[in-house]
Amino acid sequence: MKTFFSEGQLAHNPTHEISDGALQPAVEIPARAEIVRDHVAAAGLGPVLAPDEFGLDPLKRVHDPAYLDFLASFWTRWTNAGRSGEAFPFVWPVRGLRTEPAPDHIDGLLGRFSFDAGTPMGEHTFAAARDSANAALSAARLVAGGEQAAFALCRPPGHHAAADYYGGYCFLNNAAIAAQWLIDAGAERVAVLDVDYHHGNGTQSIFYERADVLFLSIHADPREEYPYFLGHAEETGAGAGAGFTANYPLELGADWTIWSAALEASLERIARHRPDTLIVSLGLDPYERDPISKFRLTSDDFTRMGARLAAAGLPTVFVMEGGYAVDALGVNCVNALAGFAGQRG
Ligand code: OKP
Ligand code: ZN
Repeated sequence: MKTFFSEGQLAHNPTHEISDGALQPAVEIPARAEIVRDHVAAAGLGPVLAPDEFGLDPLKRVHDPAYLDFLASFWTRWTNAGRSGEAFPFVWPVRGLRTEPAPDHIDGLLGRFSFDAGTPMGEHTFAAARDSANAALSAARLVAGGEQAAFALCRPPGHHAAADYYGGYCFLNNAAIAAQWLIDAGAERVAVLDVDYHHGNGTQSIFYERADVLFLSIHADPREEYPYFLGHAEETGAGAGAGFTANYPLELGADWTIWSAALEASLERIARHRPDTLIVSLGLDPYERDPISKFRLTSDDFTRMGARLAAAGLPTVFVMEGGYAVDALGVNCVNALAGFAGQRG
């Protein structure tokens, strides 16, 4: 299986995040990608290739142009306001407040285009996020061209980013951009299965009213866990997309027995959708020793996960999402991919 990764993705290099009432050391750091890259290479999974540059057009198919303008101009606006270092929003247009007219001040724009204060942004964030999206697009194109699977080593991650807001360490929704690219390239149906510990609120919101892209997510119950405001079982899609979203919120502490039952239910729903391609939003944070998560998957469970996904028999694009136990991230990610490759043979 080929992997796509660009060194440019390392340029987003935050030092701190706002968490637990304090500025804490950032957890979504370049070392996450480096350890996965190194383990993929050492495991002989296949080559690690530089992604191609797809430009802004595939990003505009998913994201609001005003949001992309905000990301592109953020650093200039931030430094022109006399600021330096990492930016955090602190005011949001919630119930009854207006998003239009958009503010001119960078502090207003940060709130307009975000949904949390836990996501540091810096000078190189947009460039790194673009490279991350290019990795997803390169993997999608390979699979559309007939390869049975490919791995986009995306970082920063994407599944919390919606059409016009960032958050949860995510800026561009890599999986959604890949899914839309596949549709635009002629796919009739795509399924996005999100196995990250946190609900993929951004991906869900992008495809909520569409029947061509089925979205499914297995995650910690939002009553108890971030992102708190989306990901309940009763969210099943709307309008033309009614029935094309499926959520499997699980209790904190869920182990493979509980988790794999949700995987079986997801795979049954995916089979009924008959997608041309399956995109797996591959979060490694259901891991038992993840520092910010509370599921109990073991390293061997990721091998089981990969093998079970392979048995679905679909062309598959893996898009990396979260996972913060950095020392174990390479092993867990390669286990999932090798479990898939071993099952496919
Ligand atoms: C991103 B991804 C813990 C703060 C957690 C947000 C978590 C974002 C997860 N004290 N902050 O889905 O892995
Ligand atoms: Zn996560």
